[in-house]
Amino acid sequence: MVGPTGVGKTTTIAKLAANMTFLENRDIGLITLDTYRISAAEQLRTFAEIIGISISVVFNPADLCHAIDKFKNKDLIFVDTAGRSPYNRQQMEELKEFVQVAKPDETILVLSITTESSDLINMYQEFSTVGIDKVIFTKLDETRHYGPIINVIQEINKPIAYFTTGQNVPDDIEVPNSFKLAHLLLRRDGA
Ligand SMILES: Nc1nc2c(ncn2[C@@H]2O[C@H](COP(=O)(O)OP(=O)(O)O)[C@@H](O)[C@H]2O)c(=O)[nH]1
Ligand SMILES: [Mg+2]
Repeated sequence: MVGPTGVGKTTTIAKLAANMTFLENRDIGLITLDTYRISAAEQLRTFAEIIGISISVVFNPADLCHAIDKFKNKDLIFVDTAGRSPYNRQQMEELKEFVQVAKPDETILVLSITTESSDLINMYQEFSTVGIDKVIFTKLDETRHYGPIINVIQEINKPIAYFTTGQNVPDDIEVPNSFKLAHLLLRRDGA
């Protein structure tokens, strides 16, 4: 999971890891590269302890290789990254290096829908230098304007993996569905 700061990358990984562990009985490994902010790695470590799954905190690309190797028998490995400003070239280069080493099956861009459409599209364009397969839109509960979802998808033409709809782990996450999306866009009740 990659994306700008504070959009909900770590919370979304915690939701997915908990649901896949408890509902699908899958063996999950977590890796965090977020050693940038004080206590950021602790946030994911706490979720990992609650769920009862393994976590590795990684400081450089070489360590990332070892961490992935250590988890090679897991069903799925989530890699959490530090929030990056899309316009900070050095941060984006660092991220690219990690992604190249990890060779992930999927690189998912996490975006908050409370951001303006043109900023979302610019963010996608900057992050696309690391290679983006899918997007997740977070914080659908914090707005009543869902048009940006359509604006962005029409422009970037990538699948939406999930929507997140609140802070509660693990409940506030949904698999997108075109009927529900149409309902969100057309709702007339003002709620
Ligand atoms: N309202 C709302 N808050 C969210 C959602 N997802 C995450 N958050 C909150 O956003 C804040 C930042 O989340 P975090 O996962 O640390 O973001 P990160 O910096 O991208 O890893 C926290 O307060 C989360 O509880 C969501 O879907 N809705
Ligand atoms: Mg985080």
